Amino acid sequence: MPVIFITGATSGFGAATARLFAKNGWKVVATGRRLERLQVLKDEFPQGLIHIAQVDLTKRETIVEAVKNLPADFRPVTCLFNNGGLALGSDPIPDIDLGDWQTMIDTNISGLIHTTVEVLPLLKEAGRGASIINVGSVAHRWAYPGGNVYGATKAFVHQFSHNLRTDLAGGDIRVTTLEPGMAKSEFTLVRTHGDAEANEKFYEGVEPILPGNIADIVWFLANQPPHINISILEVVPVAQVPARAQIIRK
Ligand code: NDP
Ligand code: 8X3
Repeated sequence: MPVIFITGATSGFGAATARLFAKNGWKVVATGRRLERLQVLKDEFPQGLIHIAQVDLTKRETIVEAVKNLPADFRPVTCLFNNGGLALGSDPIPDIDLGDWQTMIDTNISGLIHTTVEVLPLLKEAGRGASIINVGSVAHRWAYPGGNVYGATKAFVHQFSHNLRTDLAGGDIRVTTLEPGMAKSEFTLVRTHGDAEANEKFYEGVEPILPGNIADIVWFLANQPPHINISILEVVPVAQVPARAQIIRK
């Protein structure tokens, strides 16, 4: 049975992907900090289909432990979905919180690096057909006020994905950077530090991407024929367009 290893499986894209893959008979390694949510997910499916592990992407040792403690029937790993991540704050410089910046760097960059390094041997064991899907964002390319460090962490994900693919050349592992635009999950609630009103307002009058839409795309990516590598996939709601550069008049 194929296995998908998911970071950030407690909410949004990760939770929807875990459910879709489990429904379709894949084994799922579901990770995240909120253990109670992982337990709920696990209990929805027949025993043995979902393995859960409490992982904090900012704490490398929790990633190492999770991989070390994987039961034999959850290895090798066929697909690594490097999805866990967050934005914190959207104020432009200088009204920023350095702690928030550090957390985004520790999670979106260091967490993704450490997970990749730890899971890579298990992907190599799976061999032909294995893949890594890294979640980037349109924010890596489309600048907006307050995008500052968040957008830059996703620029890292974009380039790291290409560099990784180059290093893995000649082997079997595919690497994709999946770059969504505006999606409705818990993302904006987290970004606004729990401001429910700001969260609702952000999505007002727009039909955003939903987590299930991303899960469908991850399914499509993970199930391509083994000689196909989709390197970059940008997905946005119809309502979201890259606007022309702003002219700031004095
Ligand atoms: P959610 O907030 O709904 O989900 C984020 C997930 O990341 C949660 O499961 C959360 O788990 C996990 N996570 C956050 N910090 C950590 C941490 N320190 N350790 C482990 N897990 C962590 O948002 P989305 O589903 O929208 O976000 C998923 C990814 O998609 C992120 O990388 C985000 O940057 C990216 N993205 C989102 C877009 C959007 O508009 N929503 C658009 C483009 C990209 P827990 O809190 O339990 O640890
Ligand atoms: C999140 C997408 O456009 O809100 O990565 O920054 S956006």
